[in-house]
Amino acid sequence: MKYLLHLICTLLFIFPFGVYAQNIAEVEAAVGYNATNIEPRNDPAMNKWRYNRFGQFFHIGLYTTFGAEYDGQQAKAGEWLKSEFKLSDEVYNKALNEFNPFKFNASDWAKIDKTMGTKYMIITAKHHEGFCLWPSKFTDFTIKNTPYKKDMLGPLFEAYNSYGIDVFFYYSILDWNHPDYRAIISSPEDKVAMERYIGFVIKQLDELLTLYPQLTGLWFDGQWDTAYKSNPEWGWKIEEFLRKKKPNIIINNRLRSDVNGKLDRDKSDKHYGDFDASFEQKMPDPLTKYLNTDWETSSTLMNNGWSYSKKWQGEIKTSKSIVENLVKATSANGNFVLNFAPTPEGSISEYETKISKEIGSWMSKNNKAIYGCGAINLPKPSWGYYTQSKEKVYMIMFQKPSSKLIQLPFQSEKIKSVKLLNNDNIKLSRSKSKDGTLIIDLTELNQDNIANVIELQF
Ligand code: FHN
Repeated sequence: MKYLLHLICTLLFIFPFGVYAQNIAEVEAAVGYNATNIEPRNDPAMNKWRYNRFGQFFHIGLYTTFGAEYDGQQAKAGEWLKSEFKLSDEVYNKALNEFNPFKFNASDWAKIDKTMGTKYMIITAKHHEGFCLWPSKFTDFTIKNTPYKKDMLGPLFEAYNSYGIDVFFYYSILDWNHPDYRAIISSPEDKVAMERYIGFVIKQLDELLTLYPQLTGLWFDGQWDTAYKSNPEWGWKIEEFLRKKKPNIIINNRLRSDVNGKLDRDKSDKHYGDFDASFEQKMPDPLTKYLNTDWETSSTLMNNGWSYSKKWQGEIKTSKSIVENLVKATSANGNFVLNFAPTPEGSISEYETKISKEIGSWMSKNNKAIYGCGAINLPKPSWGYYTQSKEKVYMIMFQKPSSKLIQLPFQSEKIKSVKLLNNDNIKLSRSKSKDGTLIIDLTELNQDNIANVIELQF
């Protein structure tokens, strides 16, 4: 009965407006709050997101000032410090008087990304703590009320867009500061408070899209608390607002839930929003599981959290391992995003700067195997990965095969040229096997400290 009532209400709610659900597929989606992108988007904005393949994440907020430590204890994740140590607003919000990224220079950050080869950048405009990196007029919990005072978001557009790098904002639904936010609904008053909070969220998103019209998209997070995910109409309403306000906006799948509170993907395993951003520190398993949908994996450089930490813990990733993850994602039609954690002064750490140069050096010679590339219908080779663009296949070799000759599953007469991307002077001789397939002689190949890329032109 509840479902039937919901169906009738949905049809009554949607048809009069007729704005968001233009056809029966969308009505069905609305009924169950299911995914609305029945097919991957094929518009210029989304095609550019696919072309980009490589993104940068920045986590910076009041949490940065603590350096992932409090009262001599190390936090598991710096940006979760308030929650982990159960700090009161009174104690935590003293950080407002500490926040002063006086070395922040948007052009410096953009140059690092231009060097590294990223094509889009995501910054935590508002993380779970609720602190805003822009002077929002809907709350006092903003950068305006810190020693730094200035908006950090606006300067990023001129700097990044000048290099052709798109800007996304990370926005957390979860908000530990806002008085109306509820993790659970225990009373009618809680529901009323959360309805007010959703109104606040829509006002802030309207403010962000109005202040920063060059924004490419929104990277939502923190949609997992029971109160929010059990009321899927809220995420539906926010997404409906955004798509009316900015029709070509790109939104990840972490804004919504369905009638059963299911996150990320609906009951038909279709992701909400325009791409699946649920792969944090991991990739689809098996890797080829989501070849036909848009997905993105994001990764930290170290294990303890996404924000600045005085002491890094666990494995610290190398430029080789990061490039391999970028290539691996590209080989399965996914994007790869690398997180940096700016310092309390607003600068990029020495290790992150070093990594960006090493990755950038490899990308400057081999980015043709990444940008605009995707999967090929072949099993993964032992020496690395294949990627392909229109009429080219790239062999990305992280391990040089032991044999000097390598036989490939392509008919030799179809291959117009064989070229080593990082060294025009090395000519790779080729021959044909009995079954007509291509053989390449790797004798001349010196193993690159990250990976050699051989381009096959069809
Ligand atoms: O809780 C957040 C976490 O702090 C970080 O922002 C990551 C990266 O997006 N997302 C959530 C964890 O899934």
